[in-house]
Amino acid sequence: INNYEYIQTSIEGRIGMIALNRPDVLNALNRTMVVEILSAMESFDQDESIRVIILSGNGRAFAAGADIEEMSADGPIDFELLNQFKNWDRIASIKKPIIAVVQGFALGGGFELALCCDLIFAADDATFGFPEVNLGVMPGAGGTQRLTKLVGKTKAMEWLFTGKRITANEALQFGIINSIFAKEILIEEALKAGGMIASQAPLSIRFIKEAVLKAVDTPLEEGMHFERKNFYLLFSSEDQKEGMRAFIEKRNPDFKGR
Ligand code: CO8
Repeated sequence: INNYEYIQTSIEGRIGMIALNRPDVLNALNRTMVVEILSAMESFDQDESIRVIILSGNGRAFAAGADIEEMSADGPIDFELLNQFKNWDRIASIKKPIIAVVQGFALGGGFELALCCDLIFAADDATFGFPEVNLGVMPGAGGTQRLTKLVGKTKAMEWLFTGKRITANEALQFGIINSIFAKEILIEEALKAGGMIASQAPLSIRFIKEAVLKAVDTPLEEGMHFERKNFYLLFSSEDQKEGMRAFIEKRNPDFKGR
C-alpha cells in the first residue's frame, strides 16, 4: 500500500501485516527501516478496519540486530543528535495488539523489537539472544530492561553477559514467547490467533493491553485503580451493550469497536 524501501505491508482481513524486508542482510535494522516500521504500525493503529498487527521477517531471519555497518563509525554525539531511540519509544504507544512472528534469528535489536510486541509466535528454528557483548557494546533499545522484567535478574544477567543463543524451547520455558510451530505453518497459526483476537471487542482488547502494560511498571494499588477506570469506561461502549445483550439472547455478538 505504501512505498516503503525496507519493509512490506499488506492486509489480511482485519490484520495489518508488516514484513521486514532486507533478507540479504538478515533484516538488519537500519534507521530508515525503524522509521518505516513505526510509520506502518501507526497507520494500522489509526485504521479502524484493522484490529491486530503482525510483524514478521522475510527470508531466514526475523532480524539479526541493528545494522552494524551503519552504526560502526558513530559516536555518542551522533546518537544524541540523531535522537536514535525516539522511534523505538513510539512502539510503546501503539494501542492495537502486535504479534511478532519469529523464524530464524532474533538477535540484538531484532530481539528487542520482538520484546516490544505483545505476543511472540516462533518457529522451531527461532534463535534469540543479545550478542552485543561480543561487539563491545550492550543493548540500547530496551533489552536489559524488557528481558529482565520478563524473566528476572538471574537469566537476564546470564544471557546478557554471555551473548549465548536462546533456543525456541528455552524461550518458551522462560515465558519469552507464546508458542512454537513448525516453520511451514507459523504464519498461518499467527493469522489464526490474530483473527481470533480481531473478533473480540476491540475496545476490550485496547484497554486490556493498556492495563497489562501498566502492570509491568506500576505498584499493585495504582495498577488496580487504573484497571478499574478502564473497566468502568467499557460500560460506556456500544460493544458492552451488544456483548451482554448477545449473551442474554444466546447469539454471537457483532462488535463494532465503538
Ligand atoms: N548488521 C549488518 N549486517 C548484518 C547483520 C547486522 N546485525 N547481521 C547479519 N548481517 C549480514 C552479514 O554481514 C552478511 O552480509 P554479506 O552477505 O554481505 O556478508 C549477511 O547478513 C548474512 O549473514 P552471515 O553470512 O553472517 O550469515 P550466517 O548464517 O553465517 O550468520 C549470524 C548469521 C550469526 C546472525 C551473523 O550474521 C551475525 O552474527 N550477525 C550479527 C548479530 C549481532 O551481533 N547482532 C547484534 C547487533 S548490535 C545491536 O543490535 C544493538 C542494538 C542497539 C539498538 C538498536 C538500534 C536499531
